[in-house]
Amino acid sequence: MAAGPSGGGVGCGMAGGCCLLFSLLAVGRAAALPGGMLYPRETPSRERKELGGLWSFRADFSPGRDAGFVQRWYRQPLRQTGPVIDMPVPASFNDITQDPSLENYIGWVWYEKEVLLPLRWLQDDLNTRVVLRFGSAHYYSIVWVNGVQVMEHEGGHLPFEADISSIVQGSPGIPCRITVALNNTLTPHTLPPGSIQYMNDKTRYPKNYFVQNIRFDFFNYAGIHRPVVLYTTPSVYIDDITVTTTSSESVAMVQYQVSVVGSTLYSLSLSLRDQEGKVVATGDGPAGELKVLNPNLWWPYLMHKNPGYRYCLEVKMQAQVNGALLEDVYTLPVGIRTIHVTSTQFLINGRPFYFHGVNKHEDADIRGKGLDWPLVVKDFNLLRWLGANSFRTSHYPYAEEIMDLCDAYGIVVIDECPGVGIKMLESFGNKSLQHHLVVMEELIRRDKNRPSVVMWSVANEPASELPPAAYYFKTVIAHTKALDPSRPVTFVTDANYALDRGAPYVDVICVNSYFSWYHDPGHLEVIPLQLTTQFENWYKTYQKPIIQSEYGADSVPGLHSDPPLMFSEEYQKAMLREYHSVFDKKRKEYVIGELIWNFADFMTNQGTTRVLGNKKGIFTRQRQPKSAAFVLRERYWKIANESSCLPPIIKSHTLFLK
Ligand code: GCB
Repeated sequence: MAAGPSGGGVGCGMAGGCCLLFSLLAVGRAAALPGGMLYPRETPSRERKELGGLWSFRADFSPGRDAGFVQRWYRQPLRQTGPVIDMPVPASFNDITQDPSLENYIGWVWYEKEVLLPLRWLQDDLNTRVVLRFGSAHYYSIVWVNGVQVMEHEGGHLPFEADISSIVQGSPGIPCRITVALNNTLTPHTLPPGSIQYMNDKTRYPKNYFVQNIRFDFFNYAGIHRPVVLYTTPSVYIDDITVTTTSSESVAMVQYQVSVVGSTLYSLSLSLRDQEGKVVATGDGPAGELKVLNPNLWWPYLMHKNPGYRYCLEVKMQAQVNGALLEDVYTLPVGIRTIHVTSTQFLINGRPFYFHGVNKHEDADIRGKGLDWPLVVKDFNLLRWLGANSFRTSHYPYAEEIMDLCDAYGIVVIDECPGVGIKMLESFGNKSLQHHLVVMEELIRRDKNRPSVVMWSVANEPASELPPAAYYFKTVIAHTKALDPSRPVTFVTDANYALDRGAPYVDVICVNSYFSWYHDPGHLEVIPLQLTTQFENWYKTYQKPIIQSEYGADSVPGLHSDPPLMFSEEYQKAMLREYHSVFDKKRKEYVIGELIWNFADFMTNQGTTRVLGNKKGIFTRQRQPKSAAFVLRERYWKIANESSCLPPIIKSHTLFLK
């Protein structure tokens, strides 16, 4: 692991504003996380303490953004270093105050929380392991506990954790101080990439003026976005579990692998329970297969009257340590389902699956990208109201809590990594590639056991026509398949079918197009011809199934126009209908899905084409339906009801709730 900024790397020593390149560049890259990344669950052997709520916060406004490292703010309570404010966690910090300089802040910010740990965690001669875990923080994080650096992590959207037992166990009864330095600077080699541009024309910009350029269309919210927890395990513990499933009508096999850390002398026993709590299979040892007779398969929403069926796999580990018996228990929800891709179909449990769904964002007023339970549950209610059976995690991995609900409700997911806006030539070099491979490892480690995840997406709209894109995507996709041979892999393209250099390596073609919007704006009549040509060109070239992974039009809610003009609700509806008529022809052949852009309006950078953000939502940012939502709802329920495998019981709009 590279030295932290405190190791002397602050500032690049170049003249003027270049010193503002912050410490991030001196920090280097955090290594891939070793071991597993099981979600912290409470079990008979594990406790969990939530650290959400108010944290102390201070943005480093010093000219080099480096005062925090020079003055070692982590060595003392943050309030003693200067003025602090209250900051909610989880939340983005950008929209919390009235201060525009915080909204658009780039550089290091500091968070701090003091926590009192239960005495029982600290009093048993190190047989309890205490772990500090962040669901995600955007973007580069360095964490100290009581002034000692415990971890460093590059990248938002994915969890990271550290064993802090040795630091906290020496001081029972004294609150432990958790300090986090977080930097939201994006470089050509981060995911997503970005760049800092210094404006050196002194006649137009103040001294040291710079902007962060990004090539993606959502606001670059930053902060501690997901839950921070402390959890315990015994000192010998279950570190990772990997489960894959195969099945026929009457028998399913659940293959498992369990890794244990802390001792080589341990025993493992496993039992698989159904939803009534009945044990349906048992096993032992670190690897094996469980046989389930007459399995309840995991079915997508609207494909079965009981979608999202999950068994509960209980893994129990016992080890003798210094004469004491240690026991660790972890419970993992397991959905049994299979996936196959043919040249024209996507099969779940052997049945054709048509993606009728949405693209989303983690985005809302005030909290930005912070996890918010009311919003999460509202979104799932809206998805099911809409009759949507799927979404893509555009354009980064979503919170584990969201993914849990996808598993539970049967919402099918195309799980996308933060490879969005890869446009610069230098972002296709080896440094970027190596980081992309690490991010895929972290994503797969986190989500590999989720039945809802049916495909990995390694990028969105990269410059895949550039020559280095061929090697780049060949490598990223091969790596992803090597890590997880059980799922197809794709990336989402808007390149010309004849020029795209990554498409040869994907299993499913995912293509975005905005006919009558970015191309031929206002000309709805060109859609049938252009969309038909798009599909035929791609299919002729690759003979792979195709998903329309984005299409849409902005509409300002309440703006009406007949005949339909751009930005009115009528135009958005009319555009949908033109697309749908082509989908209906091509889904009889090889089109296997349609994902609207976007589920809800969302914030972007300011610009001449964005009116307080992107307005392509079929719901407003506050989750109220625009007219287009009703068009889509009618359509999705119709498609679901037509599906031959749909049992009669759910042929109704009213049965969408479990
Ligand atoms: C796209 C991008 C998405 C944008 C959308 C738009 O192709 O993938 O991130 O928000 O278009 O509305 O421009």
